[in-house]
Amino acid sequence: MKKLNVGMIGYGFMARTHSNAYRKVGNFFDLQYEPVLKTVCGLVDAEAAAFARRWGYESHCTDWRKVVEDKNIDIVEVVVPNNYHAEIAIAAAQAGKMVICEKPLALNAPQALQMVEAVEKAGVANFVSFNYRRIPAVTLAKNLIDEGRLGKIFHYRANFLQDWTISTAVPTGGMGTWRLDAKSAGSGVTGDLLAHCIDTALWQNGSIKNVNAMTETFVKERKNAETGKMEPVTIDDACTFFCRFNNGSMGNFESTRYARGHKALYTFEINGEKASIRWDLHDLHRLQYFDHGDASILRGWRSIHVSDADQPYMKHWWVPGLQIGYEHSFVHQIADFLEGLATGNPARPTFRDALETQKVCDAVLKSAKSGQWENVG
Ligand code: SOE
Repeated sequence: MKKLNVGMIGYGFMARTHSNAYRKVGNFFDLQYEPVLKTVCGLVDAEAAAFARRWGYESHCTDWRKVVEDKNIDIVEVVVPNNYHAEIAIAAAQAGKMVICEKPLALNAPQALQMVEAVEKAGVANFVSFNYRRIPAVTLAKNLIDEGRLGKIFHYRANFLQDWTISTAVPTGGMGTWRLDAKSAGSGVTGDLLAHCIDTALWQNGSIKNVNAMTETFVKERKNAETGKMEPVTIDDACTFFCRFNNGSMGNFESTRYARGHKALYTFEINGEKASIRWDLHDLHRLQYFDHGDASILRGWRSIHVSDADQPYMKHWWVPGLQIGYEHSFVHQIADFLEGLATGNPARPTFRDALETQKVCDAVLKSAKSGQWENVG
């Protein structure tokens, strides 16, 4: 097995999900590559050191350029706030490294395009961590659509609901709450949450033609966690948009951090001529399926427990009937990324795929400002 040295830039929540995936992947998948957790990099030396100890990295540092310039590093992982994605990913590509970047790819589509150009010019493998594609029930939904079981699709509906920013005491900026600062995040729920829904939708239902959106910022001022000063909130707290897909279907998307009682409720429902499917992140191993082809006396929504060996990814885990969870979607994406290196058929979404999601996000934010339908560029 060829070893691939990983340089993890960032040590937050996502660095944990990715590190866990690297540690597990070789235990459950037969691969031609063995990832080695070489170095982790972050702002505070003691925290980077503690992260390295906990996850088994050989070393740590505080300067990401050292990781990018290190001849021993093969894969650079960009798991830092969104405003650093472009600079680090472009430098890594120029240094000939493979790049795996957290979502959303960039602050906006023009920046995402620069990143696409950099990885394609350098000819390096690249991948964006839209992990929900690789929850087995979500992959099964995609397979059912591709098999034509839904027939012509009429409606695509998705929500991503949270409630963690309702309190006016939640600050903007700083560790964890940089997502509330447009300078670091680019946008609010549009880039952070709807980007997931859009990625899944483009993958399952094809490209989006135009959008009509509405956003709201409910809390207008927050204290900055770093400066202690009150400042205007510039992100979207909530966003709802309609769209037309190029296959003629209608889309309806909603995301908010103000849905009291919902912590991370990502759901989608797709209605086709022959069948419908529905999925819910809080019950992530189940796929709801309604088949109009069933005998009329038996017709009804089935709740498929996606845990059988012939369902996506499940043969790599336990025995039929025993389910897996959120963290496994990250193991699956690393497995697919490494498999893509071996076969020459790259795992998706690549940076170029994620650029399409970014273009939809940009059109959504533009429409929310203009109050008009906007074409996806
Ligand atoms: C925000 O709360 C967040 O952690 C997102 O940044 C993730 O992408 C999403 O999967 C869960 O929610």
